[in-house]
Amino acid sequence: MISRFLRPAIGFTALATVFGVSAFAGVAQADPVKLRISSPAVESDWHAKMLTVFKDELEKSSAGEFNVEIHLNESLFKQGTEPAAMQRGNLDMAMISAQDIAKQIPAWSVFTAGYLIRDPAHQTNVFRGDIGQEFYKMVADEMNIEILDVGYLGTRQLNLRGTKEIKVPADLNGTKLRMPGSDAWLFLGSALGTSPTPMAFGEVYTGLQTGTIDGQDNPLPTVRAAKFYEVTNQIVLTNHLVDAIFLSMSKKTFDALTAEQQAAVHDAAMKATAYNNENRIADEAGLLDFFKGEGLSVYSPDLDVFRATVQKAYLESEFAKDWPDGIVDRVNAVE
Ligand code: KDO
Repeated sequence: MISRFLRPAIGFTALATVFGVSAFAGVAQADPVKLRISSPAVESDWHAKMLTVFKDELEKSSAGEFNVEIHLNESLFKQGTEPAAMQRGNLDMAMISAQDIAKQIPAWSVFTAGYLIRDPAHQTNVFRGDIGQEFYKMVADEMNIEILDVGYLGTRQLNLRGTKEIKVPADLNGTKLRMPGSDAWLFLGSALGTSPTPMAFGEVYTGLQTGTIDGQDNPLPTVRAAKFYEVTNQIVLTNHLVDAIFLSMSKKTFDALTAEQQAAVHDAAMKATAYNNENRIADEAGLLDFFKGEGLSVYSPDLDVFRATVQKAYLESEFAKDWPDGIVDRVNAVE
């Protein structure tokens, strides 16, 4: 396939024809490769800002070769539809979740399990090591999507409207917890003891405000960036999912790049995730005071009970039947 970068510019060709000059008489001006990225993220969240880092790094290292367009707030594609859009050739890049991938590759549901990945460093080591290579290959082969790098989306916590203190999963009985709309997400909500309600990210603020839902779960930086603290009363520090977001490119787009361009894209992706991880980790450490200042109660539940309940639910689930043999032990063994 001819690289889009090597294709002569249409404008140049057309102009040359008008003047009766061969378009190839001189060195043709190359079109920059347009990379459209779609995300539901809000502008002030770290994974939205990391896309600007990606754009700046790539446009700096490969001057004139790329034109990166960032579309936030689900303005281009609805949350969860980005993988299909990349697969159909309608979108170049997105930040996709393990839950998105698990819809097409059931083995990936292992990374949707609560209390498996221990912390951000464990997450990076799992995905930048052998396990990541194996699982990224599945995505390349079966979904035609190139994962460029893993970013730390944050550790998910419960963020509820009510004032009743939550200590164990049984206290969440009947709580309508908003989850993104897919089986893997909804299962996490059930495993936590709630009645999960599917809803797109962009509708959560209003859902909390009107009481359609009793709560939502997200990492603390997202609770602040999307202003969910304005319409909730408490944060329960369940630490139930050390969540990942995978900066990805359609393989059709990726394969059309030159080797140098592919390397530049990988390099910019690593710089972007490094920026995201550093800022998000620092932010998570300091945000509780912000929420307390906004009048929210912050509770520390019985984590041993939450962990044991959620892990048991996953190990006994239908999802676990699709996990490659020994994968949980292998993930646990990564430092
Ligand atoms: C969410 O909808 O709760 C979620 O956190 C799920 C993630 O996979 C990701 O889509 C994220 O939203 C968006 O990027 C918005 O922050």
